Amino acid sequence: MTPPFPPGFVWGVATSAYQIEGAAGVDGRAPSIWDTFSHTPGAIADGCHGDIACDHYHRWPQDLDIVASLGVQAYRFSVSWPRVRPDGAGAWNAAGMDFYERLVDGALHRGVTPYLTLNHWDLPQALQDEGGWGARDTVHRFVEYAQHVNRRLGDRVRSITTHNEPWVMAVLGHQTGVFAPGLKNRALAMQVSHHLLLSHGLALQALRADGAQAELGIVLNLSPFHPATDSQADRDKARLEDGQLRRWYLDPIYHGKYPDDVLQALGPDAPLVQRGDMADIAQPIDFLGVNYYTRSVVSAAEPWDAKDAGHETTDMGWEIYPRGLTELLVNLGRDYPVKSLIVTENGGAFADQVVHGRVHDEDRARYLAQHVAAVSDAIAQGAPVTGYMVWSLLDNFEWAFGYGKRFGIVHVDYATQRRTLKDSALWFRDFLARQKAARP
Ligand code: IFM
Repeated sequence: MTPPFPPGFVWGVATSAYQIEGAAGVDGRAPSIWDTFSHTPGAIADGCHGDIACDHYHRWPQDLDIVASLGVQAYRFSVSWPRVRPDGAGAWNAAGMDFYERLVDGALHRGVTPYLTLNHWDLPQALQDEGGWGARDTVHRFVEYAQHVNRRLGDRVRSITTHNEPWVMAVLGHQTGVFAPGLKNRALAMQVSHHLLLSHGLALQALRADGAQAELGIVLNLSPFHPATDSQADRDKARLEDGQLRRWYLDPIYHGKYPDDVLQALGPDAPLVQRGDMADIAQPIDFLGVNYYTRSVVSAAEPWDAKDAGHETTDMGWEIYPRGLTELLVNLGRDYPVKSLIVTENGGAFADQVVHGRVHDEDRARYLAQHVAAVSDAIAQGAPVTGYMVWSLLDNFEWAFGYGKRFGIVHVDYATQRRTLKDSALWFRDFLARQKAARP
């Protein structure tokens, strides 16, 4: 039985624009890099795209009703940059911004606090055509975008996240090329990571200069790294991979420098850093968002596979390892001067079946219960965790995996757009009701 969480602890559900909104060409929205990529033959597992997705752009009132019915305090969503500034640099699209006004007011009206993310990967294609995140100019366009959104919505959202998972955008988008924009160049990927960090720091400065009321932060995908064996080679590799995923982003933010071991390993692929950049990046953040799904087991010999090793996995093949979340949060609190940690994403894809209008996803409910308990353990060990959000509210477009992988606690029938609360949603709702009842 998980003990009651501290008063003020925030529970939420999370989504992102491209994964649920659909309405790709509606009301002046222009293509993002994910529209282009998902329409590229062979890029997405089932050949699909986000043109319609969950049609959340039109069905948001019903979706917010569901959010409110769960009893969560927070709804984490992202703004689609090409919806509010279609070409990324020119005129603002009033209709696009009006959608987010309705969404934010709709959440507040239902007693749910909005948590806003500016960049959950859907860069306007027009900016990609000018070099995308590899071009320093994009940094300044992002700052303008952040300021515009803050001026319109910053008085009503609790927090503004600059970027969701910069490692994913940089490495999967520009080095391995499995995500948009589908490029394969390590030096470019590292330059992109630097520009993402720089735009984060400059946006924070601009928003604070504008008197931002919302809490400001960034969200990283993180996991603890465990060497597969005790060999020196495995331990060295695990240390380096921790550097590439975690320290590469957190050292600049908290200490104003890139980690030496990672720079050394990059050699000529290290990014070009201009004078003053590191100080610009190292701005105080009000919270660090942590997206956790699994741990990383590192072997110098061959890739470690959880299933082959006989460990329990989700439908993504990711090991179910709740203890890793405790370890991660406790270590973050120990290694960096973090004010507040929010688990901004946690959840699992499972092969759900709809049976007589119900989805008995005990596997997902168990996954969530175990990870919530892991958060409780982390708090007990002193980690400053202030919130937890389930990924995801709805089944949605799971990027290169298409619609085949379902992360939602609410099932979406894509043919009819019918929503069905899975048993995991009912578990979460009942868990939150018990938490509320246990509060003094
Ligand atoms: O669906 C994604 C989300 O967009 C970012 N974090 C990981 C999730 C699951 O893969």
